[in-house]
Amino acid sequence: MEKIKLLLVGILVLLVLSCTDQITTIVEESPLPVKLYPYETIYDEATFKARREALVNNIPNNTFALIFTNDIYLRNGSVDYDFRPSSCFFYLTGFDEPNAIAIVRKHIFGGTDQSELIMFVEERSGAWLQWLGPVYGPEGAMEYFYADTAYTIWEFKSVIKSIFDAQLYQSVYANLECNPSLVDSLYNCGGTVPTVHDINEIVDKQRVIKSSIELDLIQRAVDVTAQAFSQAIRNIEPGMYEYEVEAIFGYILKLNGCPRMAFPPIIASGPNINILHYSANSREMQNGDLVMMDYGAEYGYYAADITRTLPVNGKFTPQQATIYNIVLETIRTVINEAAPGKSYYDLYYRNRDIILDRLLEKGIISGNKNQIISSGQYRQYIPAGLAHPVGLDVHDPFPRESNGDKILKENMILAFEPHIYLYEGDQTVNQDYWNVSARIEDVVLITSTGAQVLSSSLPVEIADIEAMMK
Ligand SMILES: [Mn+2]
Repeated sequence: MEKIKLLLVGILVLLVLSCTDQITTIVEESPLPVKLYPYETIYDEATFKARREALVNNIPNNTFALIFTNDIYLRNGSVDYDFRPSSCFFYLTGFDEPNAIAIVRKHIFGGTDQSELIMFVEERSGAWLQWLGPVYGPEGAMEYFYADTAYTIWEFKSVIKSIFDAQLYQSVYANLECNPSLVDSLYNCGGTVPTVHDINEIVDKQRVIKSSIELDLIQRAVDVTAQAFSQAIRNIEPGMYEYEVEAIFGYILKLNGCPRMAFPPIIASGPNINILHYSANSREMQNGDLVMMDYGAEYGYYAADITRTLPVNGKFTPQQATIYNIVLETIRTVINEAAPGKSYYDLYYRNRDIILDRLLEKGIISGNKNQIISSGQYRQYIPAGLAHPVGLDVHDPFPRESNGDKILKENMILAFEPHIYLYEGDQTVNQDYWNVSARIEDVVLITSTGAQVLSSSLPVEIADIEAMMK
């Protein structure tokens, strides 16, 4: 007994000492943070440098790129919303602290196509350090993020003014939309700001094709999300609240080192199923309900996006099974036909055809297919698109070709999400099917010859889902 007491006291002393030690370290000096996540998994000089090289070769010689990260926004009182870097800024720098700006331009004196990175970052001293912890500072930006030159954010105005004053550049490519405070300091720098073009149009095209590092990060986010879905599906039962399902997702996500969700989760049961972006998640789920769950973890700033629809009581009714299986047939068909060179719109029309054909065949809706299409009535049942790229944003850019088409390419990653929505009170819909809606969403990599489902570890067949449930 004495020995155990001594041991406990010893542990307590060690804990106190180690805490004191930590606090002292943070206050006394400003150590560079040892963040294993996300830099260790993603930061790779060659990756970010190659992106900047591509950027300077994609903009005219007499221009440069000026990239802002997101602002910090007030939530209420003295509380801010969680900060997340703008995807464009993170994509080009790998830097994820707030109050940062990057200039990317061709090396003026090198005479080569090499890019030069100038960064403006929070300084490593003062109140920031005491309240929010260590930051990289200009030294860290140069040492760890390979900035050729770095300044404190306070020096931005004078440096950008001197660049404008030198009149070497006719115009600038920038993302002004994401940071009103820092954009203010651009327009108040005292110099003449040249014409500003939208940089997103250039960077979006670069972001479409994913590298193997990006694939690994998205696969990790997808794996964690699939694991969270499995855990939730095993626990769902009537009487449970939608937010309790959300809590299971959140627990698995954090347990696996994902710092946040990629978007607000949708846990929509009963009549809520027909609210496309329902996010209150506050309803008690009832026996006989369907619940549609759309969730995605974010890992290393990359998103996952998966949806499953299932009966709260663990057993699909015949009507629920009918609608679910039409959506299942649709997702299988379009993923099977997805391949490089394929038009997104052709796959969308294929998805619309299957859904309308089956709904008409089974007498779930009535009318003439061509008329349902030409009048736009089909949008009642299929209100959203079929697929979108996934990456740093859950809805990653999908730039159009010059003819306006959207073409699938090798190493694109897309979420396919066919769906059927049948609203209560819709007189074109058989009453037995009111509020019987379904969406299935899986994440897919476009390979050289077709498509590979990255979220295939999560069951999608009715029999498999029923077997998982209570
Ligand atoms: Mn989606």
